[in-house]
Parts: sequence; C-alpha cells; structure tokens
Amino acid sequence: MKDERNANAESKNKQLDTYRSHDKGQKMTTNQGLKVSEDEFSLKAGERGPTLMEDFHFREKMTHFDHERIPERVVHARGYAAHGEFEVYESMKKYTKAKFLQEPGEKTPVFVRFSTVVGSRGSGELARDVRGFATKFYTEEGNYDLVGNNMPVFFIQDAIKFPDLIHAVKPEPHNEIPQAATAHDTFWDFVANNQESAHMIMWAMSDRAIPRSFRMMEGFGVNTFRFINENGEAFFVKFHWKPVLGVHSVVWDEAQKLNGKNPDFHRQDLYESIDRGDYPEFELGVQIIGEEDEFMFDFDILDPTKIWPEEDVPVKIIGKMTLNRNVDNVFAETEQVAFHPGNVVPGIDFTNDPLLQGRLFSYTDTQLIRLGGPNFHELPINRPVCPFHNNQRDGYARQTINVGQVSYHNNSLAGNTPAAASEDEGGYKHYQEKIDGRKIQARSDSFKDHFSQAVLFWNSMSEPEKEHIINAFSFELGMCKEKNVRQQVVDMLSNVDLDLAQTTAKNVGVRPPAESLAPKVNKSSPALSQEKTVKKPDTRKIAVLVGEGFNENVPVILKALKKVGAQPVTVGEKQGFIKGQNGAELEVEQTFATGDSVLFDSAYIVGGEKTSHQFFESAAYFIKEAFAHYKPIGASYQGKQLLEELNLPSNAGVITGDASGGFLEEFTKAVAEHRFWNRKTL
Ligand code: HDE
Repeated sequence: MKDERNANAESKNKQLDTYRSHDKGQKMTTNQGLKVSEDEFSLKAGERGPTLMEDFHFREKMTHFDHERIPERVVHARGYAAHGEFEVYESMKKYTKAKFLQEPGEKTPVFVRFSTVVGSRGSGELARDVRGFATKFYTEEGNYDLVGNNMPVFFIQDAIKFPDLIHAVKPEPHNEIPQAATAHDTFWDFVANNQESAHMIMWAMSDRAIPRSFRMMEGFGVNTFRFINENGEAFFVKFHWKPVLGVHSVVWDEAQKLNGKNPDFHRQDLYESIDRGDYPEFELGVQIIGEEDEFMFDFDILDPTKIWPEEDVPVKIIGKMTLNRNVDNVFAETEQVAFHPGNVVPGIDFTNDPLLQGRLFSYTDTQLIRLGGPNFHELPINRPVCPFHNNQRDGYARQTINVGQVSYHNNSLAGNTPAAASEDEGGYKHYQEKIDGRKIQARSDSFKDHFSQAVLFWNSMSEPEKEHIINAFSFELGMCKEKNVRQQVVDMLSNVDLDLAQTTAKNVGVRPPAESLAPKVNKSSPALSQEKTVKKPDTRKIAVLVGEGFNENVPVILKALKKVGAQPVTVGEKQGFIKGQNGAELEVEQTFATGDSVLFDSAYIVGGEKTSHQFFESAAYFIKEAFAHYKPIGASYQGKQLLEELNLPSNAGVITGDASGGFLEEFTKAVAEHRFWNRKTL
C-alpha cells in the first residue's frame, strides 16, 4: 500500500518526464530537426554584404525570440512555484467524498505558486502586498485547485468590483507610478469610498503583508466552499494552510531595503531551501460549519470580508503538504500554470459567496488571452494525471490527436461515448441547493457590517503589531498627495479605533477625528496575532562576522549552529580563506558588500585578533542595522569588544559569550525568537 501511495505522489513527475528535453551534449538542430552547422554568422551575400532571406536558421531563431513573451498575469504576475506532495493525516470521509481526502497516508502530487498581487513580473518581492498561495492537487479524479491568499479575507464582497479594485491599486494610469505599491492616492481613494475593504486593509497594513518568506506564511482559501459526503450531506468549509515554521515577518524598513539588495529574496529563499533539502511544509486545516448552523453567527458566513474566528470554529488539521522539488523551467511550469477556483472534484462544491461566484468566470477567461487559446489544459504543467476525454476539438496549438470520426453527443457511431458518468462512477454532480428568489442587483443586509471584524482584528494584535499597523498607515497615507484622501481614510479608521485614527491623522497632517464610531467589540481572536506563533531556529540565516585571527573555537560554534538547524554564513572583508588562531581556517563566503544585514535573520560577531579598522566600521554598521531591525545579535571573543563599543541602548535579544557556558543555547533560543519587538532601538 505504501508503495502505491508513493507511486501516486510521483505520478505527476513521471508524466512531466515525458515532456522534459535534455539539450546538454546534443547537436544543435532547427525546429525541423535539421542539424545546424553555423550559429554565429548569418548567411550573407559576401562577408561584408547583406543578410539573405533564405537563411532559415536565422529566420527561425529570430522569429522565436521575437515571440518569446506572453502577457503577464493581470494580477499575481510576480510569482514562484515548486512541486510537492500532500499527505492526509485524518480521513475526511465524514464530510466529503473527495477521494484524495479519504485515507490517512494517501499522497497526492501538488504544484504550488506563491505570488505578490500588485507588482508586474519583475517587481521586488518585498512589496507591502497580499501574497497569493495557489495549490494544484493532481488527484485521480482530476485537478483540484485551492487558489488562496496569505490573508483570510478580501477587499470587496462582490466580484463585479474586482476590476475597480485592481485599477485603483495598480500603478496610476497617467504616469504608471508607483510600481508594486498600495501607497498612492487611487488605492486609498478606493478604500475610503468602498468601506467594505475595512477589515482587509487592517490585514494589509499588518506585518502579514511583509512576510519573512513564503515558507513562513499562512494560506487561506478565503471563500466559503462546500464539502459533500457520500450520503449527499453538505457542510460549509473554509481552508487554511499553516506553516510548520510559524508565521513570521520582516520590518518595513528592511522590506524596502531588501527590494533593492535582493528583489528575488523570497524566490531565492524557496529555491535554496528546497535545493538544500529543507523542504517547506504546510499543514492543511479546515473549518467546518454544518448546514443547519448557517445563520448561527453574527456575520454572514458567505461574506468574504469575514473570518470565522478560530476560537469559535476550530481549525481541524487534516494533512500536510511538503514542497520537495524545484521546477526545471520557470516559464514552462511557473508561468504557464493555470489555476482556477472552479477546478473541483466530487465532494467539493461552491457556495453563493458572491466573490467566489465571479471568480468562477474570471480565471478561464484571463487564461484564454494569457495562454493564447483554449488548449492550455494540454500544457504539461496543467494536465491532469488521470485520463480526459470529451468532444472539445481543435483551437490554437492543439496537441492531442483525437482519433475517430465522432466529436459530438449524442451519437450512435461511437456507442454514445464518451459517455456521461453516473455519480457512482465518479461523475460530478452539482449540489442541489434550493434557490428561491428574485433576480436583483443588491447586497444582503447581512453583509453590511464592515467594521466589527476590523475591530476584532485590531483587538487581537499585540502592542508592537499595533504600532507597526499605525506606522504602515502613516507611511501609506503619507505617500498620498491629496490631503482629502488622507482625511477620508483616517475618518474611516475612526470606525475601527480612535487612537489608531488620531495617531495616523497627526502623522499625516490631517484633522484627527474627534470621536470613535467603532462598534463595541469586546472579543479578540488570539490566533490572528503572530506573537505566539511557532518559533524554531531551523533554516534561520545567521551572518557570522569574522576576520583574520579569529578564535579557534569559532568553527566549532558554527558546526553547533548547523546542528540545531540554523544556517551560519561567514561574512567578512574579502571572500576566500582566512586564518585563525592555532592554524584554524575558515572560508569567508560573503563580503560586507554582498552580504548586507537585511539578507539575514541574525548577526553574530566573532571578529578576530588581526582585523582592520575598516572591518570594525563595516561590522558596526551591520550590527547596528540588524539591531534596528530587532534581530537577535550574538557576540563572542573579539566581537564582544566591538559590541561594547557600540553601546547599544538595550540588551533584549543581544547574547554574548563564548563556546563554553550557556551561550550557544541562549543564542539559539534568541534566533528562534525571530525578532525582539520590544527592544528599544537606536
Ligand atoms: Fe484571483 N485572479 N481574483 N483571487 N487569484 C487571478 O487569474 C479574481 C481573489 C488568486 O499563481 C487571475 O490566472 C477575481 C481572491 C491567486 O497563477 C484572475 C477576484 C483570492 C492568483 C483573478 C479574485 C485570489 C489569482 C489573474 C474577485 C484568494 C494567482 C491571473 C472576485 C482566495 C494564481 C489568473 C497563480 C489570479 C481573478 C479575488 C487568489 C484575473 C475576479 C479572493 C493566488 O483571473
């Protein structure tokens, strides 16, 4: 049985293998298979003459190049993906007949694409933005796509407003500024005039919008879906991904610098983690509400601007996804993958969530233009691992050769096949929800409370998180040129928290609202705060600042740090080998020029007996910046002296000591802590 499960997990990889082309070591040919004898000089009339049209290799090479680009995604253009597998912990039989969720231990191959929303394909990855978290499960019953985000709610309640939202958030059309940012007038004008966005902007201004890595963020299906079991009973369901490494973020100043120092920071982190064998893991959770409880809550469970607080509707953990293989080719896989929330399997169905309903139209529609026609399901990355048969034919770049005379239904010439399958045979039956209403363009009153959950979110934040949110609003509104836009937004914020509204107003030079208009919400939801998330030293990148004449115990400490799962990286003045005491040797992997502090989770200074004044200057800058970003700092040997000279204003998360004693333990604990938000900075 175990082998069979592993075989399932490998089914997509095996299928992809039939499409992989290994060009290394081969002779060059044209696309017609003709061997090419010259690839540097075009065919000319004389050595100094004009190029001839008959040079078919030149023509083909240039034509292909001229057509290499396809339109980028209208949103989520900047993304990165990996392959993996999903394993069930607990059977979901009671709630759904979806085959891939029936058996503990059952494995399904997956492909996951993470993305930012706003920026174009080459934009910096540390933009303040929502992150996409889209998963394709290649199940035996067809592809199931869970197309989620790293925030559990959305800006709008009805899909008809999506083009407006995106027009407002994208670079402004008259000057195409700013790239990959919400910090501009049209976005905030949209927010103030579409107040259903209140809850989502609290998330977008929180630390969730600047994740430390794709591996350290949650994922949410956002929309409410349905589970259907074998007896036809239905349940409302929301999906969650929980990262095994916890939910962690960077600081805004750091994010902005990272966009310059390494705009590929998130993709590189994902790629390198998988390459090293530190496979990112996410547990799948579901929140389930029975049909009979649909109206039990003080919000509408179909409203995509609302969460179902985890304390009221617990998240049941049902399986784990492990990302264990990088793509071979980013264009073929990451760029050409086509997700669609409408790709479901028997046992999973839709609800009347009006955002979801509109999404069901948009994804195929956009893929038709992006991927150039109706046959994108034939692209290797999009193909299901199970067979597919129907009467759809032709279209641009059709690859399947459908054999036979019949491509219609009903028919007698092919025995009326391909034939519709009964439910017992796995045929998908839409849930027969009873609908009784008038055609109407309106919104239910149950969707009209826009602020209670924004207050719930605010109530749930720790003090540092609140401070970050105020800073984020102050930055974003501060970038708006129109005072009136700033004013409208702070007035709107008085519906969430007066202190938040007033402090922001003062920071951005507009009139502070005088009174609170916030609904009374005494509750908080501790699950929303990142304060108590999982904290581990695993895969944390520690910059080890080291110079000539370092203490001989340094290599021992580095080994010990590796042993607890951290990743020490030596940083110094020059790359190459340096000498320590008693013949010790270390290779400096990065210099102060290539290894900036923002690229690391922690700074650990050990120095050396023979370091120069320049080393001191560079290390001092490095440590101060890491300190200002609340990062754990370690110091041993000569590093302790340098630290003393810096005279840092707080020792929270600053650990000093040598190889002996409890230093290693304490420092590891500090590294796991991620940040010391309560530290008084410079
Ligand atoms: Fe999307 N969204 N979306 N979205 N979305 C797209 O489809 C859309 C929404 C999400 O890595 C597009 O193939 C509408 C919520 C992700 O390839 C497009 C509405 C959530 C990705 C589209 C929403 C998402 C997309 C653009 C409002 C979280 C990237 C390219 C009703 C649950 C998938 C494409 C990838 C991409 C439409 C709102 C997640 C235009 C109309 C809510 C992760 O079809």
